[in-house]
Amino acid sequence: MKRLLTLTVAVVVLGACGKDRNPSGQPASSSTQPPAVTATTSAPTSTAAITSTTVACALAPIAASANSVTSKPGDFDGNGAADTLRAYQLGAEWRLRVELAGGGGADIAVPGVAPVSALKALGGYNIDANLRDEAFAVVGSGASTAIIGLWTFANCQLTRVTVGSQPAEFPVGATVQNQSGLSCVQGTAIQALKAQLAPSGTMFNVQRMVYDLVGNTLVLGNTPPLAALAPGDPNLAPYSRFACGSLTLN
Ligand SMILES: [Ca+2]
Ligand SMILES: [Ca+2]
Repeated sequence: MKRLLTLTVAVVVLGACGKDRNPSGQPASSSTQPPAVTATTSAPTSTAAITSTTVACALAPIAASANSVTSKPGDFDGNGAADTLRAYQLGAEWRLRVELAGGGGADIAVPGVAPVSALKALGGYNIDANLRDEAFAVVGSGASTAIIGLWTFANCQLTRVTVGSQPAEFPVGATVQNQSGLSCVQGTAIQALKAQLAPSGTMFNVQRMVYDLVGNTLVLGNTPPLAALAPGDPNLAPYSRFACGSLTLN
């Protein structure tokens, strides 16, 4: 009797095993299980670091014989680090150079500076939508005015900004009869301001010309109509000032 019970248990066990096996003899569960899905949610590799606009711009050191050197800061390559704008005279030639904080820069001749005048660095101020400051410098002066020119710095080059085909020159100053100012408008434009004493001698006729910088050219945009301001009116003050950020004529 005991032997019969043992055989019965053995048959039951064999039968139970057979129900879970496929014809190949492998456990059914191993062939019907869906392929494992492994997590592929690793961080995307497209979050490249923000690259600087700084490029290698070869620049020789300033000549040891340079005279009348003036220097002012600006961020001419737009990388957030202060660069240096330097104006200087080499022999009879006036030159302007940008020296980038990370090394290199650009250096060009500035023709047309009057013999009694001097080229003088004013520094950088960004007047358009890109990140790079434009370079401002005094290119001439009279008894009561300074004449301001500006340059763009891009692709390792300083380029004189023009109005039409002529280098842009903006007088700033005042005489009894005439006033001239230059203002930068919230980093988006530049405006030339003119005021002329009317024949009556009691009012100044004022004019404002607004330019947008397109590439290396200033394009005349909005020009409000002539207006009149009395001498001493505080609104007249910008008409004889240079007002572009923290830049000063001194
Ligand atoms: Ca810089
Ligand atoms: Ca700019």
